[in-house]
Amino acid sequence: MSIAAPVVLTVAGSDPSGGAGLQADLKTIHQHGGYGAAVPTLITVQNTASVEAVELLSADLVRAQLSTLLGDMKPAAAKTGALGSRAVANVVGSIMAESGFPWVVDPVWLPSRGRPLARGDVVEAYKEVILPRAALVTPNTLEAGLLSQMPVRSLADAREAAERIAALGAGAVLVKGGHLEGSARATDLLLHDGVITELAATELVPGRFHGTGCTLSAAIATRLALGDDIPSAVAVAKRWLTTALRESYAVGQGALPVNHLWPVRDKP
Ligand code: PXL
Repeated sequence: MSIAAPVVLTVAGSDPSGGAGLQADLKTIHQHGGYGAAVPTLITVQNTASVEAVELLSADLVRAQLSTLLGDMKPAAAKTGALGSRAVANVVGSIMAESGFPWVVDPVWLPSRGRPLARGDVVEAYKEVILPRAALVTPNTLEAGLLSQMPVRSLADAREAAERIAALGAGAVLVKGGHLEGSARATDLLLHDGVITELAATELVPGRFHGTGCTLSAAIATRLALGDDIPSAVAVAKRWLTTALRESYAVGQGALPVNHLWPVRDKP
């Protein structure tokens, strides 16, 4: 007997601590009911306390992994995390152009913790070849600022930035609010079908966490693979992430990794 689960592909960096990157994505995809497939783009040397080094894989190696995998499997959805270089972004963008499934794009240029995971020229490649093909892009406020060419400090700024990013061609935009001025409860902004919705977290969980952005985009991609539309995929993923943060526990000496194994509930 076989159990059918939709294939969800992640194209991202490796985080040996298991809080972020590919390792977080695979756990999250599994937890939400998908079959995870994973293409690494870069290797980090890190634990929960610090990122010591980052080494990028070549664009040829990423292309070979993707084309061999996609020659075999048909994902129902995918997400990209850290791509690292313009060359890798170009390869992924051209493969995305030929794929028929939705992609969630988490820029991962300036993670809330750790060091930058992209070279400076990667932003232009995202504007040219990634965003026009993305179903959803999920920048944090710094990344939203780079894409929209304006500082994003308040919810009003985030609204303006989301409109500018949608104009670059992304199907939908989720600006992760984090610590925006005027936002008491980790409010994110979703721009979908021309409508902006403010999504406040059900609670503000205090602490220093690791892997929140990766985990959120992997959960959204899996919900899309299961047939959710973008607003409900985002809502379920955000609600689950908040409880997974509340239930995180110390597996190392540094930041707390998200508890990826926390059960998912469809309804509030
Ligand atoms: O959370 C952002 C992130 C994504 N991907 C990898 C990372 C990190 C943060 O450290 O290491 C591989």
